[in-house]
Amino acid sequence: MQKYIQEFEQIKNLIQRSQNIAIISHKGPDGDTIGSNLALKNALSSMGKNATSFAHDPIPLHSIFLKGADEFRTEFNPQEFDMVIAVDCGASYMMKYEFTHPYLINIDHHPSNDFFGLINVVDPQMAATVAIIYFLLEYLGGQITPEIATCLMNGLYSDTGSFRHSNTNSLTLKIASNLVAKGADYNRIVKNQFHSNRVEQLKLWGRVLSRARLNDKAAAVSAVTEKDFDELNANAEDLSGVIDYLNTIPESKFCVLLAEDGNGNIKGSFRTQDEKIDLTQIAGLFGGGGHKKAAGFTIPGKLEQEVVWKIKK
Ligand SMILES: [Mn+2]
Repeated sequence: MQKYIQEFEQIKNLIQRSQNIAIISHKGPDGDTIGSNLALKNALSSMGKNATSFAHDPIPLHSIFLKGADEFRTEFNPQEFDMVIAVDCGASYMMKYEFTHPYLINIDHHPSNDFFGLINVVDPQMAATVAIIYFLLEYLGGQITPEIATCLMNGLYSDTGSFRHSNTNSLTLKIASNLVAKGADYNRIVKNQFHSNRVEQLKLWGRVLSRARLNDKAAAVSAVTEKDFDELNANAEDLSGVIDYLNTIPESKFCVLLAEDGNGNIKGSFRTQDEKIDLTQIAGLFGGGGHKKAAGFTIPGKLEQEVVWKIKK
């Protein structure tokens, strides 16, 4: 992380001058934004700082075992804090809090990031934001305790799809190895993220998989409606993970999962295994963003099944 030495030094100085520090995760939080948030919170607390974690939306079940996950707050007042750190937020709107703060730090790995901070550490080469937090904590010189290592590993495990995605490279595995050496509870992460599906969730996955089809553009497409969620007593969080199965068809160029969100919107998620495809461009056509191999969008509308699934505005 030599290229961020200047930013790390600026962040270090700001932390030294601050007492009350807010850390913000993105809306619809995932294992990376929660792991990044709590790793920082625990590290800053051990440095004697008053660090508070914020997330606008509920913490996903797979990450509630992490140290400090029960202390997230939703009501955010920027004036209470000397500095604010946004983690894994691909754009300022992803924080879901509208505010201005003179000392806003932006730490992220989404290529779509709009550099909304006073200091920005944005590295799309990194598999997860926790990887950047790992280097930052090393730079700050604090101890990476087993609890902090577990938070960081949670983000790596989550954003690499259990070390299956193409962002699983030498550096990713090296960081993972270091985290296990520092006491990260890898087995507990696997159990929580992978072996903890509700029966309602599996039924929802059944509908997604049974509707999968390959269209004439070689895209694997499936969809779920508000009615599906209601009938199965399932929610949007239950969809997490099923898209990795849609993304296993060798002859497909990419896959897309469409889901109604119950508020008159359609959420689209894309994944691809094709090296030549950049999904940020495809998601961008719908006003969305993300990563080259995993991206998404949200637009108003509802789903209607004709012969194929189409978005109807
Ligand atoms: Mn991430």
